Amino acid sequence: RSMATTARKSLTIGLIPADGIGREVIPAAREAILAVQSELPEVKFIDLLAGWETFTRTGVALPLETVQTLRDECDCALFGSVSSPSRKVAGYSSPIVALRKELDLYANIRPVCSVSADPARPPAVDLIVVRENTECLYVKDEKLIQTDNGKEARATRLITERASSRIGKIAFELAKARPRKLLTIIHKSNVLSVTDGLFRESVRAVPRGVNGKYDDVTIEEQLVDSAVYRLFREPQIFDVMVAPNLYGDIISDAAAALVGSLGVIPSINAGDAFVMGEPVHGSAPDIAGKGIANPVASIRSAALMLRHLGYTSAADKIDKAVNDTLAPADVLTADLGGTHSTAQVTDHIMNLIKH
Ligand code: GGG
Repeated sequence: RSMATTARKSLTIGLIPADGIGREVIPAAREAILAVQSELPEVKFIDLLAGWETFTRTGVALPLETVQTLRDECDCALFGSVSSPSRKVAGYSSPIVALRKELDLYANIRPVCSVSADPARPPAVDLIVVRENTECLYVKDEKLIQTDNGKEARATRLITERASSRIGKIAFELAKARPRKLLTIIHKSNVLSVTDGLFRESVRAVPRGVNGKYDDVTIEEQLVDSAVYRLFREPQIFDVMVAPNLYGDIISDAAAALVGSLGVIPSINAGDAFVMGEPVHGSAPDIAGKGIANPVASIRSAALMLRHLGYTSAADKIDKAVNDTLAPADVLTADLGGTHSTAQVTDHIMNLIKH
């Protein structure tokens, strides 16, 4: 699924590295885009602020200027990673969650694909997690009250027919475009029959009324707990998985373990009018500042974003260089068992793109 390029004269990309290793890997994604600029209209970058560090300095995690610049001046964006605290901090709210809502980036598309050293063999894992990005428990409607029996915390989980159908439509489109054409709906309707029931029914209803458009897509269902079990036992059974926000977040991080590291999993946050690439990994405070973070997830996110915008040959070049780096496995960062730095892996990928 791609947003038409419609002969853009220039491509303006907002760069929001945010926190931790986001600041080390987003520059690598920028380099990758510059390395394929002959395939693109004139590329312009705009550096933008967001994140916990921005909050501690300015009191605002997602400056209005960042949102306005993205809306008014950018065609797309790349976001790094954010370090939200795991306790409540007055005035702070996760900027990535807010940004997805502000720009209505309702689909978080996370491909998880292994790279085989033997190109004749198909990848052992080749799936896409399609995560609903705007609701579920991530509406963050939480309350803490004092009762006679102590504290009581409640969170509201929002599932709407509209959001479930539109993510369902994206998932059907992706499944239809893949060789296996298999869509697995992830839910827990045996316990959460109202909320997950609505998600499941809304996704199932997508093919109705579109004149057989998705007749070639096979629809399956898995309870989320069983899906995680089967993901670890037999990942090859999955093709496209569509899930509400929280399950999709967890499943895609878990699936990353099957291909070696979270450091290689890209994503895009896509809406009807805007797309933002984002590595699935977080800000990794334990390794931030050491120059050893894996740049692959961000570089692949740049490729995924370009592909979504219709710049297929640019995306192909980046993906090929990444796969040609991962397959021989001799220039790798520590998360993949290597000894190379972020800069060395980035330089290696850039050389492969250019030669
Ligand atoms: N790039 C993904 C990322 O930053 N993950 C960390 C995350 O999701 N944090 C949520 C938050 O800090 O609000």
